[in-house]
Amino acid sequence: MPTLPPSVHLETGRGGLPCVRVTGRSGEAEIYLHGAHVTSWNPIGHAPVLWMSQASRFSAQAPLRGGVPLCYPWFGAHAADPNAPAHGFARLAEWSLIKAAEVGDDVTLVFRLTDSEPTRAGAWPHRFEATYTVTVGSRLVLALQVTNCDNETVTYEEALHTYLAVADILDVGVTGLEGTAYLDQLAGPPPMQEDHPIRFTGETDRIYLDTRATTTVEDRSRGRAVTIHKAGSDTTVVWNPWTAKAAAMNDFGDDEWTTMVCVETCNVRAAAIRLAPGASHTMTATLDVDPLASVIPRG
Ligand code: TA6
Repeated sequence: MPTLPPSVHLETGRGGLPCVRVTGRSGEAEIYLHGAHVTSWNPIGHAPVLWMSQASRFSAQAPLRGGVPLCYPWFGAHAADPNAPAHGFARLAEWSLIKAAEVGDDVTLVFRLTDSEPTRAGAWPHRFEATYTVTVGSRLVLALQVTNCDNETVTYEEALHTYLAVADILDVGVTGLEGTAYLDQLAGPPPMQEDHPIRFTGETDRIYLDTRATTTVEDRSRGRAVTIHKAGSDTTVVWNPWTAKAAAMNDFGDDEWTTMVCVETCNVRAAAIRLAPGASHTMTATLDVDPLASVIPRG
């Protein structure tokens, strides 16, 4: 465990899981070593930006529900192994905190995960090193770097599966993806497209393709906008489970679907990353929070 600055404390969190608590000058956050899972981010002066289910499990054997699950090295169900965990094993693994530092008003934490006997024996027999840098302040910056430590090229998927808190999903719009083709995970292929901001009228599960766009979640009832800038990511997933899927998940409250939306910075499906031996790739999401009036285009 590295030396921790005064704004960083390692505590025992829910379920007895180790948790890093950050109380920085411009923002506070909580990150569980289980999955290097950011479960809260509260920029000073703002209500919590990330959503966590009240029904989330806090167990080393299950993913946490909410915050920012790290999906790696595959997204969704494993293509060949029905016993492999959904969204990969990274969110189920215990990551190591290798660095914590105060940088101006921000706090930067670095977490690391490498291959192990269990991961090599499972559905991913490859050597890798994943480094996840979390910068907590008035912005939240999440950077996932993967290095291929194998002697063969590997292809992997990744996602920062970000759950955002909203006042009422019925009064939320997502802008930035207008005109972008998307795969509707419910309807299946072919890709579809719409030229309007996304509004939610039912279960929504879309993979937006070939996009490096910045997206903005307009939380109109709360008068807040959360903007997600990204780098090293060519797909974006937008998801709300709506009533039936929310009721079907035992770690998701039946009525909680109205208070969250996922906007996921990712590289999935045809945008999966191919890494040559020794090569690295970094995917970054940067979250900003602003009053809604300040981001609505004039005119
Ligand atoms: O990102 C959307 C999605 O792939 C949905 O299809 C839904 O399965 C969601 O992820 C949550 O997955 P999880 O394994 O965390 O329940």
